[in-house]
Amino acid sequence: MQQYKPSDEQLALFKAFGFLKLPGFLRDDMRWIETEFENVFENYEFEREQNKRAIVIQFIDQTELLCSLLDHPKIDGLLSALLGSDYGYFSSDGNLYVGDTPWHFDASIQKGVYVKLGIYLDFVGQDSGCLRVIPGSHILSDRYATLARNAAAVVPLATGPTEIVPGTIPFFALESSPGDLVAFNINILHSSFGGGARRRMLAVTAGSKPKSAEEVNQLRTMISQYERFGLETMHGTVMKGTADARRRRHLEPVAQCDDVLMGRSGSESLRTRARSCELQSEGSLVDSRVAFQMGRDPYSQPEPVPVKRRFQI
Ligand SMILES: O=C(O)CCC(=O)C(=O)O
Repeated sequence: MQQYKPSDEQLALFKAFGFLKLPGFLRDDMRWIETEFENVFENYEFEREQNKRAIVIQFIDQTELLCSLLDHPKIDGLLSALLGSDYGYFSSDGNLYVGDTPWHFDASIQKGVYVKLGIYLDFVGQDSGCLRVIPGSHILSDRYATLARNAAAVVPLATGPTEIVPGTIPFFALESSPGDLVAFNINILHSSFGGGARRRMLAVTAGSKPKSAEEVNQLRTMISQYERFGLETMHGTVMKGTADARRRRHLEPVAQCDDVLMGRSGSESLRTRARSCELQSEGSLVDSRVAFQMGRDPYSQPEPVPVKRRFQI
């Protein structure tokens, strides 16, 4: 399969507005992605409390096939074009969303670019849980981003609470059918309204390789937010153990900062396979059930791993 390359127009749209919708991008892959998605959630066997969002972090790191999404010529081509060919895989999560997601932004990246690739496994429309974005709100150096964040009540106004009702905020709806992919700058203001009780979404986040001490510090701060999940490395055992040289290059920028987590989490947490936790994103508090799987770092003690590779670039 040839490596995917977005058009110059798509790149310009992403830069200016902070998102891209790619209809049918993963149409040929949805069957196995859905099977793997359901298998991961089934493996955790946790009883989902009613009306609680479920999230599995290090999601694509859980199985060899899901890991190989990073080797997919379309995903790799898209990330290379948006972030540079030396981009770093940051994290991923699988979600069973329930209802609305309030307006929020995932980060406030000042230097470099971080993008989240969102794959919704079911049709989601404007009023049935698709991603709503506020175009242009990702450019933090522009005053508009602050105004929009204030208006969306994500940042408390210095002068008092805003009177804007979240549901009336103007937005662009990224409606999505199975096989579509939405990509958005993680600074962008986003939300969803009207979704059902088992809205399936897989998200992969990657960033441009840090080019300065400031960018390294920014990455380290982002990583430190994963400490509360008991993680000792950002990437999972399977992800690292099945990585060829090309994938390893995309694990490196984040893996190099793993010391932020190492040694900070107790060994008890390493043995934890599933736990309930509160996930706090900037500006919104979401009750979540967080599950993760931990293991030995294959970099420190390599062992042969049978590789089931779906994509070879
Ligand atoms: O689909 C949703 O409800 C929100 C998704 C989201 O906020 C995210 O992936 O950062």
